[in-house]
Amino acid sequence: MSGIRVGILTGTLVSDTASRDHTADKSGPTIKAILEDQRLECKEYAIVPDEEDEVRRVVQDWCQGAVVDLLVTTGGTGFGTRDRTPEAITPLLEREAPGLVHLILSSSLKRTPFAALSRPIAGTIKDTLVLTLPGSVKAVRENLEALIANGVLAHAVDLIR
Ligand code: MTE
Ligand code: CU1
Repeated sequence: MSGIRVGILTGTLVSDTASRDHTADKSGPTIKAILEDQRLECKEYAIVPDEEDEVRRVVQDWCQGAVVDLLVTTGGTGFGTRDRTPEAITPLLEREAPGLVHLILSSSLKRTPFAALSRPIAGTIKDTLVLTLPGSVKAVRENLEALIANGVLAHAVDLIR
């Protein structure tokens, strides 16, 4: 998967602490480590407070400017009142990718029934593939493992860029 440029965005509840103290974000660095292991290049990394507008602004910046090929968010997909990452991004999606959402949820449900509490979205904005992962390090690991297995993620990005 070399040459794929990635943007990692940590949002909402995780970032309430993490946007003040960057060392508090464990999931962003976990995504970075796993993807770099697959030889993707982590080009952008941001932590934003739990505001829909802020999430949307970063996503817009990275996608409109063709800054990254793959944009992965972590956190804010649950049922907490401030979990609004999917709501922030959905209006920006040009093409939805329900198959990737299905893969994320079905593989996660094999690990834990609590996967049902995540509301992931996926799709494309311009030439960028956008995925929303849950906030925990465990969930991030499990989800990326499922997406990377059999080259699904690599093939998806190859098709759109
Ligand atoms: N998915 C996987 N694969 N593994 C997990 O441990 N945790 C779930 C779910 N998805 C989990 C998972 C839990 S407990 C929650 S509350 C939701 O993700 C939402 O997480 P978020 O609000 O941090 O995005
Ligand atoms: Cu939970």
